[in-house]
Amino acid sequence: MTKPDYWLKQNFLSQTESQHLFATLENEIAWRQDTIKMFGKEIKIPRLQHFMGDKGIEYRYSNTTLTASEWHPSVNELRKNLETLTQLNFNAVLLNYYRDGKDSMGWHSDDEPELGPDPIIASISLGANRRFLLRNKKNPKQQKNELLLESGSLLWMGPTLQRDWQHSLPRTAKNISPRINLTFRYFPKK
Ligand SMILES: O=C(O)CCC(=O)C(=O)O
Ligand SMILES: [Mn+2]
Repeated sequence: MTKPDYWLKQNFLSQTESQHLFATLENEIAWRQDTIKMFGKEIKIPRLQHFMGDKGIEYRYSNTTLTASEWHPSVNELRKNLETLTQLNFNAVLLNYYRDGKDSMGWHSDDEPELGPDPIIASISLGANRRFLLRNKKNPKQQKNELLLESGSLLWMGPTLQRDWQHSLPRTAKNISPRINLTFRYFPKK
């Protein structure tokens, strides 16, 4: 049976670092609830987000275009640490803010053409623990892989994960505190 291509490192950031970074980003990022177009209708996404990166990078998905804002110093420092660890370059990051258990992200792959053929994504979680699910595109009935993304964890998504798998962050009826997620990405130069 095929296995999804990822690794998860708990405590990539210490609990003190995670709490500090969470508070900084919660206060200092210009969070927005964007709308996407689905079946011809404008709908608000069930979370807040912000896109940041090198000048001129644009990210188009679901009929929306996000234009990268300037690097926040704390996010830039995190990027540099990730680049040292993985020996890869990341030139943009999508930040998501899940206000409570009702905020979520539906099934998708991050496979937009501007990310290149086999994108590698480094994903940092801060705040509340959330379940992260993976399902195989060809065998959707195969048992889902389930991870728990804890505060301070680093999820490395390998080059075939976006091609062969979809992932989602389901809603929960539990009364939980907010969570911030940062997915560092590389947009190849055109
Ligand atoms: O919040 C998460 O852990 C997942 C975020 C995600 O899949 C994305 O930004 O594409
Ligand atoms: Mn994703």
